[in-house]
Amino acid sequence: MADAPSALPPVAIIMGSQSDWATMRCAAEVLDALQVRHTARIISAHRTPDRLHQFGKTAHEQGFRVIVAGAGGAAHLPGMVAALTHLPVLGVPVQSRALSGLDSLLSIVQMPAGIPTGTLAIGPAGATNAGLLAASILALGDPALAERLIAWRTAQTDRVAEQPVDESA
Ligand code: RP5
Repeated sequence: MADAPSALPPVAIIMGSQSDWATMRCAAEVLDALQVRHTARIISAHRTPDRLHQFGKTAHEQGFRVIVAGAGGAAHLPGMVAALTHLPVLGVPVQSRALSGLDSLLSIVQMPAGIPTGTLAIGPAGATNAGLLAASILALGDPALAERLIAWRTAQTDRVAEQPVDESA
């Protein structure tokens, strides 16, 4: 018997290539820390367009509620998946070798009106924040998750020293 939709992970982390995982795993790690279930898949807008179409058209039926999508270079994956689903899509520009991720950023952020695609920072910081933002969205309807998110942020604040130390000492 198939799992009920509510039993499936609410967050899908998709990426254009295996090479994106080193960045996108930051989203997975922060979701793990917040006990938010997720799945990760490689879906390329260019190399696997049929996989992209199949995923985008069925993501809602599969039980996903937020999609984190990372890609680099001509980073069409976040915008294309946003064109195929009404679910919120959080785009992560992966840092490219040629243009340091500026190409990825501009490819994701400049969407036409009508197909919103959230755009985070280039690289690991963006992936981490995409994970946190996905958790924030889910926390709107999940008080226990909201508490975990608040605790995570409090712990982060508590780790910031008031004075710098000489790290070479
Ligand atoms: C994009 O091309 C991927 O998202 C990746 O960031 C970039 C390079 O892919 P590989 O050549 O490393 O597979 O589609």
